[in-house]
Amino acid sequence: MKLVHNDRHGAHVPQKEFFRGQLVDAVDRPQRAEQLWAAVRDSGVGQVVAARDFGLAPLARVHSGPYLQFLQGAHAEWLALGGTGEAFPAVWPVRSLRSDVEPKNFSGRMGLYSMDNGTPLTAGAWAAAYWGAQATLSGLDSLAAGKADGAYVLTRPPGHHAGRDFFGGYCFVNHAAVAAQAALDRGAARVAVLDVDYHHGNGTQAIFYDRSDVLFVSLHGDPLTEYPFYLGHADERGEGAGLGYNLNLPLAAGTGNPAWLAALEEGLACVRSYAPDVLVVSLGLDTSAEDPICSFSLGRPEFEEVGRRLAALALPTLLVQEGGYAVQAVGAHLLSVLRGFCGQGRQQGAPK
Ligand code: OKP
Ligand code: ZN
Repeated sequence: MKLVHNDRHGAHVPQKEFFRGQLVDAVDRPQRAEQLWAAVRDSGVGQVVAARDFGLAPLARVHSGPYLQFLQGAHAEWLALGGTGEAFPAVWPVRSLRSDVEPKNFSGRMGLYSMDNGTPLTAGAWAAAYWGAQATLSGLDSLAAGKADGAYVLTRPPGHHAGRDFFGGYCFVNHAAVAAQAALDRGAARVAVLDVDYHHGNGTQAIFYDRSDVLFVSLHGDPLTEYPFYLGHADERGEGAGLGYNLNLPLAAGTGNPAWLAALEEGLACVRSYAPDVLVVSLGLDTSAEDPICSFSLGRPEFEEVGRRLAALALPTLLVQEGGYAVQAVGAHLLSVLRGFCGQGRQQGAPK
């Protein structure tokens, strides 16, 4: 398989995020990505491919123009206003307020273009997210069309919470959505996005909700108790032409591995029957037992099994990094997935 690295991820260095009313150390630190890359780069599991620049146009296929415009200039505006360090939103246009008029005020626009205050907008957020998308497009480009093949893209920050016109959940540009749309634009008729991150991929779901050319399947912590709280329920099946092309498999916090693997099987069956030309996987590793902010318990046998089952679909498959915050463990978990995918798993037999 091919391996692609976003070597500009380090431009984004969030310091703090809000948790229970306090500013605590940010969770999406550069060290995550350094550990992930160190684990796979020289592991022999794949060949490194350099990222190329495909420009803004592929991002503009899934994000609004005004949002992309805002993101590019936001931190400079913040500094010009006398802000220091990273910027956080403070006010949002929730129910009964208007989101169709863009305020001139910076704080007004921060709220219009965001979903939470847990996502610091740093000086390098745009560069890191832009190059994450370029790395993802490069990975897509490296895939052999129409046959079993794989590419892994190390993006950071993650992307699946970012919507058409908002950031949040540590995400600014939705790399998986950019890739899915680019695959269609390059000739695919149908693309499936399978999201195995602990958190529901609300941005990806919403971007493709009324379309049948992108199937979105997600297994995740139940939004009744888990972030992002306001999307990801089982009754969200798509709308209009997209009805039937969205499948959510919410699992209670603390769900054990057998039930998680059973949900994965259900999601894979849905992908199989859709028969996509390309599969994009939002590969969160925050489902691991070691993750500091999540509550599933996956370990090496399960991560290898994820890789094996994805490979068994025998599709052109783009694995896009999402979450995974156990800095000391994520590298090994990623390697387990990729080894499973390549048939190099060390664990004998399927996990119970
Ligand atoms: C991103 B990805 C706000 C805390 C919010 C957000 C978690 C985002 C996870 N005070 N935490 O899906 O791994
Ligand atoms: Zn996550």
